[in-house]
Amino acid sequence: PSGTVLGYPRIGRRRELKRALEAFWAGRTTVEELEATARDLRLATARRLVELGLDAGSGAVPGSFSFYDQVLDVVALLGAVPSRFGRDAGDHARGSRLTLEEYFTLARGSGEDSPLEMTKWFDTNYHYLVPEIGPGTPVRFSDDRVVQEFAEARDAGIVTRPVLVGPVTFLLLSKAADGAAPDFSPLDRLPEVVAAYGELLARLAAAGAPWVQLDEPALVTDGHVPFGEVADAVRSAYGTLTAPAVGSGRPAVLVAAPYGGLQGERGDALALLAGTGVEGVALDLVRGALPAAPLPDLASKLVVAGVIDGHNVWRADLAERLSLLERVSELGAGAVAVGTSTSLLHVPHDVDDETRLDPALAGGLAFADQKVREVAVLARGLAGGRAAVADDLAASVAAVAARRAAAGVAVPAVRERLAALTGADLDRAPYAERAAVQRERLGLPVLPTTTIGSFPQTAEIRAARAAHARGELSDADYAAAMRAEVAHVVALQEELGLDVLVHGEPERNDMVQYFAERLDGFVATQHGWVQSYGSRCVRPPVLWGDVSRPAPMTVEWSEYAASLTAKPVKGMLTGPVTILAWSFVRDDQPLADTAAQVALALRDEVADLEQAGIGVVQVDEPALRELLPLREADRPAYLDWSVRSFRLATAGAATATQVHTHLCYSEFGDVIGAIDGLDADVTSIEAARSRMEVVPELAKAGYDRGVGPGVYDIHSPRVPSVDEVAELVALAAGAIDPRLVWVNPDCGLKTRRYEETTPALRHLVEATRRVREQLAG
Ligand code: THG
Ligand code: ZN
Repeated sequence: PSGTVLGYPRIGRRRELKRALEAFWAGRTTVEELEATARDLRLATARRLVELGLDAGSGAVPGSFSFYDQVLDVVALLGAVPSRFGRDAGDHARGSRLTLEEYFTLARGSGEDSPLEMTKWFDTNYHYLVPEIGPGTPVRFSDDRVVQEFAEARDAGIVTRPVLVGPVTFLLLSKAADGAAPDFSPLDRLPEVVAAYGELLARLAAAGAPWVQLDEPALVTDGHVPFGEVADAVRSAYGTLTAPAVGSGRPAVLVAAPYGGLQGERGDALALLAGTGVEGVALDLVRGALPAAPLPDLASKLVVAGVIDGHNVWRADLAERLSLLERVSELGAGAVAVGTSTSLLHVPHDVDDETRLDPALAGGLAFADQKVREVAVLARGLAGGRAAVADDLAASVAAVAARRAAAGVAVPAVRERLAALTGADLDRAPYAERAAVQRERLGLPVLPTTTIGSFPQTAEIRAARAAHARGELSDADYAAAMRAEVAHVVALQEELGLDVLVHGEPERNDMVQYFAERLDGFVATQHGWVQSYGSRCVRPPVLWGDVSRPAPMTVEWSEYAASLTAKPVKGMLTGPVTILAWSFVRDDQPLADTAAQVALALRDEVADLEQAGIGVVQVDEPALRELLPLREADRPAYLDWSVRSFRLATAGAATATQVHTHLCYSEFGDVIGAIDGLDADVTSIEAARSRMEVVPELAKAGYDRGVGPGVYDIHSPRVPSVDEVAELVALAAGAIDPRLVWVNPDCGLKTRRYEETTPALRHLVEATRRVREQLAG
């Protein structure tokens, strides 16, 4: 192929797959209807990609469909179902395919059976399901869905390139199954996994597939497995997979390495791949650098040069990208094709669907379909020379220039304010002083209880928001409905006996969308949905200009809640790093500068909350871990600017104002020093599932301020007993100075129902009362 993309959105232009999945799960449609919708979607996608300029006959069109998740698809390919799902061993021994029902049970659980754990896919906002691989987990070729999908497109006249997560990345992302010996590593199962891939490749060749794409993004990261072991796995896997003859025994193999560069400080994975028998390597040349020297081993290989950004939405300067491609041609590869840096899974379908965008901004954007066209233009330019695509190049250069020069991109007042900042703007009074004043002001008991901020988003709240969006509910009626909900949430917390109350956030759809709608420099899309996991999508706002805050964003809600109670009410904000992580961010200045602009807007919001008498303000950073660079060498600089942006947002707070933060996801090891650096008065953190282990870890890292380790797991509908919660509270209070311990759930409650939330919080308050008595005695 001369031009290709590494993958394409699966959810559908109008989220057809989401609707089909949810209808099937609700029992409203049959499995045949779901399969039919999926098939239509796949064929429409393949035809669209050809229409946009990819070659129909050579494997340029990726076959990257999934019903739920591409990592789960490999679990199905291998039949690697954890034993707790009780799959019939006979089914596995016969190598029979998982039914779709079985597949969805792995993703969603059933009854008391918990599903596979979900976690972030590299540094994106996509979540994959974590395979559980033990010494006894069944592994054999079990699913020819990929072959069927290839044949289906072939019969419709389009030769696709099946896309799968590669065997090495699959095992590096897996966790050891419960009960595996401590020295067991999922990589120990590589030979059997590779044998199953080998079987798949043979079948694809028999069906006529010229290429298969195996994604190995683990090779662009510095992970916990030493490079030497990863290198051995790559040599072994790709040695075995490329042993059969191309054509008769297997398709040509393209290994893709999205999300970064292959040449790390610990080792050179590009040289490693070049030394294997694979026919092609796809490089991310947006995040990764061009190799410094030609690689002789590439002489017989195809390099797919990922010069179009698959992870952001800006139109490219095609003249500049073509120059980069010309330099790729000097690397000595056997052939060069044009590609995207990553799958287009992370961007919405089509800018042309956005009828309400300012044309000046729309002209600077490229969603998936625009990016396919960019690839096609570059492929023509690479083959036929610049003159062949002169008009397209000129148009792209003009579009990029227009975007950079647009009104609002550089706002002098914002820049002057940033330039005038000094170190003093990042510092508050010493913690001991703050703690004393806050104790006096808030008068809280030992082990204060609180929640993370959101309360259940009921069907009534959603219906009111939808009616408001359709224009069927007036602004005033919508606001009244939300105020009634706030009053209800405050009354409930009073009744439960919580100590620091929240307003419950009924007025917020998505927390980042909520702030983006209220800040200058952002714009929302109508149809810009991006898959977050399974059928769930987010609509990231576009951060295109300098950021400022025209008016207070949250004050009226917190103020109203505070007017209903004598107890302290906590103001709720989303931090700068999370706002960046969950938006499409301008690429014309360092992220650190953009984060600082968002931080200043939040700093003003904190000041306005204080003015309104709010004495506790929480600034959440659930995505702090998500943006952590994949390479170790890049991490200190990131942690430096991310911590500075949080401090910039919060350090204007008065000594008497208690600043809280909240972090999600339990892998804190890499950011534990940064958590201390945030200098929050109280940090709430996920801990229930790891039995409070994070509490002593934080203390060891030097953190000596308030900490609220979550004492109940909100990701499950289970209501914990008083005994259970009391045990966790006592554990935390025994691990550090009990005067520093707060008691709260793990995370926000917006995805839960009141049937679970109310009893769980009742148990939390009762358990706290018990531990307080023990401490007093
Ligand atoms: N907001 C954003 N990104 C996130 C989260 C978030 N990433 C991490 C985590 N939270 C992802 N979790 C979810 C949970 C639910 C949904 C999406 C991501 C969800 N979405 C609705 C859907 O697909 O039907 C659409 C929501 C809407 O109408 O806005 O349910 O909280 N940015
Ligand atoms: Zn959380």
